[in-house]
Amino acid sequence: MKFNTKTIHGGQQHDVAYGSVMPPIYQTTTYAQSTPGNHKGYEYSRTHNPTRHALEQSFASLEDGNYGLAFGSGIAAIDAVLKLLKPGDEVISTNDLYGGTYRLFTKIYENFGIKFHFIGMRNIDNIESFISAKTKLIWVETPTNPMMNIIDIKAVSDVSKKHNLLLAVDNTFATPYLQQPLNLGADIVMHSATKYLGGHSDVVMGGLVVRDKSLADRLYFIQNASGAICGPQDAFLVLRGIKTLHVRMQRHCENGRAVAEFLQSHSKIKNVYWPGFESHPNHEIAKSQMKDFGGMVSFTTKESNFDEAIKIVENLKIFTLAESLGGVESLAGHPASMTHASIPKDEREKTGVVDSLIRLSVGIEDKADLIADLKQAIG
Ligand code: P1T
Repeated sequence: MKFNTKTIHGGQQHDVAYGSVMPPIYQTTTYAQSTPGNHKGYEYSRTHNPTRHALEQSFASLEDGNYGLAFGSGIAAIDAVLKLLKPGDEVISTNDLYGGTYRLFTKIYENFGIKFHFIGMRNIDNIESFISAKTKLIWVETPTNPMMNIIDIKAVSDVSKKHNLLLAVDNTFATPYLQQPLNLGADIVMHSATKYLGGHSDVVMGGLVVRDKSLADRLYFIQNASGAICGPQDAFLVLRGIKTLHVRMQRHCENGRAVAEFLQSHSKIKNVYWPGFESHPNHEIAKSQMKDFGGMVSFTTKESNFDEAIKIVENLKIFTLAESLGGVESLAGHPASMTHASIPKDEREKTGVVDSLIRLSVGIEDKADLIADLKQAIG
């Protein structure tokens, strides 16, 4: 089945009771048993729920995996991956990543004796120098949030396989429409389904997809034992969102390109971070591992100061100043004071998250309106 068909049908079956085309929302905590242990496959909704199951099958299908898991948020999905580890284990992570992921790693899991190395992964040799007998997991975000760095998933997976490590890729920015990390050698794909998969800024949700049965069993155990599952109503909404993922992504990519090119040509703009430019340091890798370049664009102004950036985001009228990304509507954010405020200033500035950086989630409105809005806001 091709990807554009999978978004609609992947892993889905018509409801057995009445043939409903969309999966029913099984708003139930528990399921009748005729004798103890004799049930129809469902016992208790933390463990399994048919609506969540339909979504998990869809996640697995989209990522070309065998097993999908849905969680109450993207962070809950990351949390489940980290619970595979033990005190003393070490993780090598990209140094430019969502602030909440960094916060989970450093403020929660460091307290449990797990050590994190945050490193630049554009140069693959850099990774090997941090690997020791204690290393268990490599955590990659690509494109990174918010600097739009591209990490070569296949090259990192060669390293992780050589050293028998797990490789997890946060595929939130790209979505499986643009890139499928399992096909490039990753062991775990993670999503904040809050973003493009849900697509309508109305659900907070996370997902994981794997191929290996024993890894899936360990993650299902954690999902049930720790309990950070999503509800059936939210599972339904994300399933509905996924049905238009491919169509929305085409427009996000088209509009993202138009916005990036407009900003690049503007006399007041200093740097535009978007992997579609030939001048992007990893453009060739982006071209080979992604189908297109996505709808996320970050930029700085020549004024290069906090006040100028704040003035621009406040002036915007169609772009809404808000956290999050990946919905049909365009959003603008100021990472230093919003999504990445939990990263110490000196740490974030090392990776380029300076006070003048603005991040855009380019939506699927008419691109002429988006460009006109940016034009009036930048002045
Ligand atoms: O918000 P939540 O669904 O828990 O997902 C966390 C998360 C994980 N990974 C990436 C790459 C993300 O961007 C996020 C959430 N990001 C934002 C809310 C944001 O505005 O960047």
